[in-house]
Amino acid sequence: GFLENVLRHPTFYKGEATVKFIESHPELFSMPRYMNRATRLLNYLGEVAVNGNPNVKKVDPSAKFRVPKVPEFDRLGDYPSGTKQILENGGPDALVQWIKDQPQILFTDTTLRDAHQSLLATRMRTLDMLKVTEGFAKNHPNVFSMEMWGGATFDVTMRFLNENPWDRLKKIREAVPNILLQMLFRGSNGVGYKAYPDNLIEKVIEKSAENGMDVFRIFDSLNWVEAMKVSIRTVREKTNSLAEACICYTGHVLDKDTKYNLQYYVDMAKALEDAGAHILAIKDMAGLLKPDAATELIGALKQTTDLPIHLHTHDTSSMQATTYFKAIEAGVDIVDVAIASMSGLTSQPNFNALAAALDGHVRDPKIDVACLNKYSNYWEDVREYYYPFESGLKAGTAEVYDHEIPGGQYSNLRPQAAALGLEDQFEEVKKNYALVNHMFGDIVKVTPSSKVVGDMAIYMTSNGLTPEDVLERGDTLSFPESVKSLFKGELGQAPGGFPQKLSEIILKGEKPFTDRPNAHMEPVDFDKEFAAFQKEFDQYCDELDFLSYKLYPKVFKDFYQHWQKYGEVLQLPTKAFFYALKEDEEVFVEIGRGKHIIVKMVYIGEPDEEGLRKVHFALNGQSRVIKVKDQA
Ligand code: 3PY
Ligand code: ZN
Repeated sequence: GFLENVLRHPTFYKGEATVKFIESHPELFSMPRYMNRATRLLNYLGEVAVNGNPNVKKVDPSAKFRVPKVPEFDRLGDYPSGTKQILENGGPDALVQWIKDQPQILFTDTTLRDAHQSLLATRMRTLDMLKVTEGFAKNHPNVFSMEMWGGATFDVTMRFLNENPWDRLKKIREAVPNILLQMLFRGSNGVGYKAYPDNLIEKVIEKSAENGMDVFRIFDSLNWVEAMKVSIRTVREKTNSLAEACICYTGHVLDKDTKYNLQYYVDMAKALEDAGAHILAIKDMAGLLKPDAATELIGALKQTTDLPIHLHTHDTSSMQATTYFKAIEAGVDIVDVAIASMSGLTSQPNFNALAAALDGHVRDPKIDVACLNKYSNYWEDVREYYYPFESGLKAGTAEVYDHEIPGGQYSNLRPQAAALGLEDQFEEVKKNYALVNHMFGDIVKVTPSSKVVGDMAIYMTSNGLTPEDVLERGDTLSFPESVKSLFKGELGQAPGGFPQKLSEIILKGEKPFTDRPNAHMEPVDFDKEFAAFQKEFDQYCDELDFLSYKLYPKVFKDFYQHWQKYGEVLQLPTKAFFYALKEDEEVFVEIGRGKHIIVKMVYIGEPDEEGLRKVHFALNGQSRVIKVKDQA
């Protein structure tokens, strides 16, 4: 009621309320915002019990789960200092110098971002992360950084997990005060799939840094340096964080007639250094960098630039640990790895195995592998709860060298194809993906350009079209919107441009533009739009919510409505969140600091004439009934 509203009001809670507080906050009397948290969670559990979680397509009623075991750590002890302290004490330049001075190979752990993006369609929930983040930071303070935000996670946390992405950042930051936090940032596309106004990109970077982000890995989906400059400059000038600028790797650098040859990468590295990068990343998003190519590429880049080099790959072929050995011997500074049970296949190479194999090497990373293995066991048990999102890939594949599908896209493309009834034609989709790349002039394929190639491959597969058909009958075809947008220049410019003839067919006479897509966009009027935003939603929606809304208006709106109805579902254990409770099953839910509820599912009644079912719960032992419309 009213008193609860007062107590939970952020101003009151922070101890900033004055005597005029109640008078000046009339909303306390109406207050939907802090409506009973437990009731809303019961609404959610009732809904999922009757109708299922709409984002879980296949439930296996016989699935069995183990309780993941959190490795031990010193709960009361201090955090050992790590890379974050080097940054805090000396700033970005000191950190860069420190990286260059280290003889050992450094590791970025991608478990909390790219690993689950690539293996489990980005579905890992914050709750499962937070159980081990403090312990991991205390037990493994010599990890260089943890990639835990950005890429597809921003969208998916809201869209499918009904969580606030900023909360994830803040909570992990709180649990990890000693290791650098890292995110993937799509340059002018931010954490989205299209270009945004420059001042929105700047604001997202500033607010991310303010809320804990240390390393911004910035890329452009066509390797267009022009489109990365605003992001690099903002990180450098407006934050105390690091701008890690990427070269996206594609094709095979040692191929005689590739346009992505050594000279291409060397030139791009120089351009990124000139643009102000602190670190240079090679972003091998599909896992195409072969071992000997790594030797050549790292060698050439070391001669070109003074920047530390950070290598990212995906183990889709199963060869990439070999590539890492070659790169380590060629002097790469940092490599990306994922905890063993979340590694391999379309994810990153195996952290535990690589650390163990480097024991005694001149660049021995000195990792406590026995302890790391306990974390792998934790994630192995957690992963079981996410079985509906597994990609089905069972082993490494040499096909990746032909289709060049990024690891993060692979686990999505199959369900995307299946949703259009093309499950049995996935071979064809992969073949068409390679053909489309060729038709488009051999482009870099990474979000969002990879999505365009995927859309076109699916379009051609479902319509039985060959590249020749497209050229001959193009004027009668209506191409996917994303394809038109790419050719219009809305994702920027590709090296060498798009093929002229296809461009004319796709654009049907419309003229493409050649400058930055963001240059055409109206800047965001933050004051005015924020006021309107709070009016549309509520006055507790803050500037971070506003940024979520500006990046993903529809997704934010749905997320907000879900929150109004069902509350903070991120607090529910994963099994209850995805699969509901069975009769007689009980869960313990922490609904606030030190505040718990125990929910027991008692039984679900039969539908009445209107299709409503009564779901009977025991909430902290008290009987509660929720009515849910059965959609079946
Ligand atoms: C993303 O942009 O989400 C990626 O992971 C690209 O590799
Ligand atoms: Zn990746």
